Amino acid sequence: MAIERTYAMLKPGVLSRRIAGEIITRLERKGFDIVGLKIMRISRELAEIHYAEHKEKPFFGELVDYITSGPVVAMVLEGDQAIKMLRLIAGSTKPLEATPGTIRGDYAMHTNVNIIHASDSPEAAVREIGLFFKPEELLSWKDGNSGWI
Ligand code: FUP
Repeated sequence: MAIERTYAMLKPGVLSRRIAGEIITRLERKGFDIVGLKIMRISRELAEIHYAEHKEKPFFGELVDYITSGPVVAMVLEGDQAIKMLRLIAGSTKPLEATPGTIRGDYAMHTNVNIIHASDSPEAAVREIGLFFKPEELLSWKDGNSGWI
């Protein structure tokens, strides 16, 4: 087993649509352990750091406007190969390419409002967890189900 932590974020609009619970339920059912969870309003400064790799892209301004436009649900998920697993469950960036059954495939129509963020590498996971959570906000725990999931 390769237990990893990854950063997941339900983007603005998810709370407004009242589907946060459904999406979190899917993540729990899959087998991720939620080791950090909070709602927050992201500052422009934090958004620009988080999405720094896209600074030169034409959609950068809109991306920052969107991610700061309402509350997000920030999570740290733990599990065996959690980083790749969450990317799989989240689905492709473009909802038209996201397979039905994935979160983006089931809940999103447009790339610019594609519902969920998921760290794309071990380096990104460490960086993003550190950006959004203080160490004392993370809590490891055991549910006794490890042999079943
Ligand atoms: P992902 O890792 O799947 O979130 O995708 P990217 O890092 O490539 O993109 C980050 C965010 O930029 C996406 F979630 C949505 C937004 N985006 C656009 O709005 N337009 C694009 O053409 C590509 C990405």
